[in-house]
Amino acid sequence: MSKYVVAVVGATGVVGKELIETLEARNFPVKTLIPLASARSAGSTVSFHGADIVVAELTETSFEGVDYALFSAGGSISETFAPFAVKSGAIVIDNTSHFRMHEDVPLVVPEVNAHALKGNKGIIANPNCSTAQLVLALKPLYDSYGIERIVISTYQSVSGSGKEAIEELEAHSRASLNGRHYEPKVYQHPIAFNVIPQIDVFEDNGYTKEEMKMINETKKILEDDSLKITATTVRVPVFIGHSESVNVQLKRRPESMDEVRALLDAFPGLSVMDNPEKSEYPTPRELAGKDDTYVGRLRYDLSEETGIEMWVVADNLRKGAALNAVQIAEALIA
Ligand code: L14
Repeated sequence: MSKYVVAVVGATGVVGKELIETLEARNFPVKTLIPLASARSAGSTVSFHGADIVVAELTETSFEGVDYALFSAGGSISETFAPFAVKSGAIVIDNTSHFRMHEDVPLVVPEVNAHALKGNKGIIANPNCSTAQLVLALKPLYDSYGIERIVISTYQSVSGSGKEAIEELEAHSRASLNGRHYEPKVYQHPIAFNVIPQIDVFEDNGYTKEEMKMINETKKILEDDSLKITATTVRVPVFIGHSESVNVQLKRRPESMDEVRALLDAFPGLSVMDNPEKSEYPTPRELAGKDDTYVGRLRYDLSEETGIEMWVVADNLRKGAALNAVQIAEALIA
């Protein structure tokens, strides 16, 4: 079996660490791991298959001999350094939003559109965390019934915004319980014991960038520009795991909801967890650390003949980020 030189850009970040753990856990054929980070984090070590590997500073020449470069250090780092990686002959799998909507960059969730990897020009984009779990749940519905319109509300954990946000939720929760004041640093509003209907910045149309990412990326991955989608994305005081309330207006009414459950459960990467009588449904806290995307609360939309409602939960650091990126690399070498 061939083995590969794999660079991880942003190796000391939350997603970077998860990338390295995922490469190890899935036994990705790594010959050499090259953890890269800013000068500030260079010199620290990461552990990989029992060895401590020193993190090197990311530079224009970091990618000589690299086969796969997994980027998760922010859009501007990808913008600046991905071209150097490609020039060195590496394939870039980028976890930031920077290249996702570029026409010649495939945006891939392997279970949904692995075929789009063909003809890539050296850069492949990993979708937004909320989009990845959404398209997994939508794809079998789209293929079996057709989709007319989708209305989504998200409940997104803080880990997507990095270490400082995880610390902010913890410190702020402690401060609140102890009656102390805490001044938010990462978020625009208090995150402890609160919900914040803003993720990323606002655009002129009143939507946030996160909402527009979900809308545009879903159309690109399902390859249907005519899909009608609207979204509200909300930050909640959860450490890991994004949840989504998804209303889907199908083109054809399913015979039964059991038929829908069977269809979703059979799809790779999806698990149905839906026993209302036992209060069984997915929750983010209980599913953090799992690879699958979980679907529950399946029911007909009482207001719409062809509509259904569902609740979709996934670990945003896994399927929403690191796992999907490593699955893309696996699909490329397969
Ligand atoms: O598009 O939780 O990858 O703030 C990265 C940050 C998604 C939102 C992306 C967050 C964003 C995420």
